[in-house]
Parts: sequence; C-alpha cells; structure tokens
Amino acid sequence: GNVRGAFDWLGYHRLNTIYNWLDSLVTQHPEIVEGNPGIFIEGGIHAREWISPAVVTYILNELILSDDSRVRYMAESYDWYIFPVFNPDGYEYTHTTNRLWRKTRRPTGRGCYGADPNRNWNFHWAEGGVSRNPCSEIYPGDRPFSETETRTMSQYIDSIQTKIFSYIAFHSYSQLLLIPYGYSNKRVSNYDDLFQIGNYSINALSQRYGTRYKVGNIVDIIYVASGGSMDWVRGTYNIPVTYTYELRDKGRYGFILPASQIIPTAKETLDSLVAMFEQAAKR
Ligand code: ING
Ligand code: ZN
Repeated sequence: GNVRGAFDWLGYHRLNTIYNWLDSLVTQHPEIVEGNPGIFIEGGIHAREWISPAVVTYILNELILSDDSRVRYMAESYDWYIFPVFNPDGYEYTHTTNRLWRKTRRPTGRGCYGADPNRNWNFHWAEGGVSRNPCSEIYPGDRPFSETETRTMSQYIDSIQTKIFSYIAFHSYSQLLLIPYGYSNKRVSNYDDLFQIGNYSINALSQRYGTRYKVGNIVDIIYVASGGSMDWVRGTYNIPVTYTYELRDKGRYGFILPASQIIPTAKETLDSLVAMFEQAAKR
C-alpha cells in the first residue's frame, strides 16, 4: 500500500476494503479526544451514489492526516461522527449485480426488494415524494424504520443527539446544497442563516475548479421528499446546522461519475466544509 495506508481515492472500493481501512485507522490513531461540539457525517445512504462514500472517506482521512492549518483546526475543534456507507448491503449489490440499485436489500415479500432508506425515517413519514409500490425506487417501506439500516442509525443518533450540532448528508448528483425540509416547503427557523452560510460555503467550493453549486430548501429546488434522514434529525432534535450535499456532476455522467473525479470532488467539498464551519462558528 501507499504511505498513507493501503487505500486510495483513485477508484471506488468494495465494502470490505473500506471496513479494513476504517479498522486500520483505529489501530493507527488510538488517541481519541471527546468533549467538543459534534458533527455527524452521513455517506452512502443510496447504494449507487458511489461518489458519496468516496468523498466521505477522503474527508475522514484528511481530518486525521492533513497538515493544512484550517483543516487541522476544524478537525480538532469538533468531535466527528462519520459513517461513510449507511447502506452497506445496497452498496455491495451495486458492485456485484446492479450498478444502479438505490435502496436497501430486504425482501418485501411482494416480489421486490428493499425500501428507500431516505424515505424510511419517522418524521412526516410517507407524506409525499414516495410510492406505495414496493418495486418503486422511492418505496418508503411498510412502516417508518422498517429497515435495519435506518432503525439502528436512528437509535445511535438518539444516544448521541445532545452532543451534535451539525448533521451533513452526502448524495449525488446535481451540485446542490440542500436545506431542510423535504416533506414540505416550510422553512426551518434559522433558514436565513443556513442560506447565508450555505452560499459562503459553495462560493468556497467553486474557488478550486470553478464547480458551481446552488443552495436552497429541498422542496423549492428539487422536489417533495418526506422521510429523509436530515428531516428526521432536524425535526426531532432541532439540530441547527443541517445540510444535504448533492455532489457532482450535473448529469453528464450522473451516478457513474468517473473515478478520476473522486479526488477533485473531495477536495472542493472539503474546502466548502472548512468554510461552512468557520462561518457557522461566527454565529
Ligand atoms: N437525493 C435526495 C433524495 O433522497 C433529499 C434528496 C435529501 C430528499 C434529503 C429528502 C431529504 O431524493 C438523492 N439524489 O437521492
Ligand atoms: Zn441519494
């Protein structure tokens, strides 16, 4: 392997390669300090959006190893809760069988598999932007938290919610920075702050390669979608700094983003996070 461990951002990796790398980080960096405000990072809730786990693992690696003073300051000022692959069975299935699979993989008993794990959370569940057909890509499940992935993550978040002030989810694609909610066009109480911080953040993102993003609330700039993780976190615990990234690109390659774009996408996204949390700290 390379000097930074037997892992790289030159290709998209299988689940066990990601897990082995995560285990090696724990052995190589046992010094864990807690007590700062927490930032929760969600990657890979949708199986086919491979750029998401790739960017999240890159950011995790930089938080540990970067020499850049702004990245170091950010790394050490917060406690990080980072989950690169929220939907591991779906992710593996996209590597072995169907590259464009989105959902979980549990049999529904009605001939189709899985629920959309970003429609399965227990906040205004199944109110809009879903289909009751279990074969649909946006099937919300037969009840909230029917899926192991969302139920167990929600229980974990319940247990740490007092420690986190920010929840950031990574999807692809469209180059958007989304503000809650997805279930309705109701704006969150600090919408204006989030909009300003968001614009500052995407401006920082554009500096490196000129990549253009847009900021806005979900219903206004994409579509109604209830039962998402960010809606649940925001609606249940009122976590103040909540965003969802829709990473590169804008549709040329879509979900099949070439691996040569992993590092550039990750670098510009890290730039935007540094700017986001510098700006959020000033409020
Ligand atoms: N986009 C998200 C989706 O689940 C989203 C957008 C985010 C909706 C947060 C609701 C809440 O449809 C992709 N690309 O999956
Ligand atoms: Zn997605």
